[in-house]
Amino acid sequence: MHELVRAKLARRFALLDFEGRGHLTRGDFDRMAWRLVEATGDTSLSGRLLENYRHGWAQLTSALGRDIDSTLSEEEFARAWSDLVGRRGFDTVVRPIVEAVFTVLDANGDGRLSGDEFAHWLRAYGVVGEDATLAFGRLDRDHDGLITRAELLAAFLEFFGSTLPTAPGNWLYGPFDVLSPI
Ligand SMILES: [Ca+2]
Ligand SMILES: [Ca+2]
Repeated sequence: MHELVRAKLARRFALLDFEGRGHLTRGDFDRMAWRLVEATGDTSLSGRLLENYRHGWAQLTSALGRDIDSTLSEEEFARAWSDLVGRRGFDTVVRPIVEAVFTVLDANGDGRLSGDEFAHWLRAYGVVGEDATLAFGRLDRDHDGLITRAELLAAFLEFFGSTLPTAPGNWLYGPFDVLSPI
């Protein structure tokens, strides 16, 4: 696996491993869903989000032939993810995640994410203030002040797949140390 992709998966792992225990459980995925519910302030989304995150966890554990009650180390998490993508294809795995995330974040349903709407995503991951502004600026590729579905999909595809340090999508979960500052 390319070093940059590995570093991004490590970042993803660390964001999910809230308590810094060095492994993930199904509870960590449930908690991520709840953090998004809290960030958006819309509890009507909780069922749908929990279902999405539980499905994600089940896919990852089953990629390693495990059941949902197992734990995943950082190395196992990266391996499960690349197995899943390798078997089902990047677009097949990532597009439904993007659709679900977009629908949850698009509070006014106009098909675009404003800075405020997207801030809920970043806040759920603890990214706020200037970091959130910087991340939004990268992901809004055409700089029209809104993130479209296509821009969000591009961000996910690049975060999980691009080997370019300057890829805007690397900022999907905010800035972190291996990213190019430019
Ligand atoms: Ca919107
Ligand atoms: Ca845009």
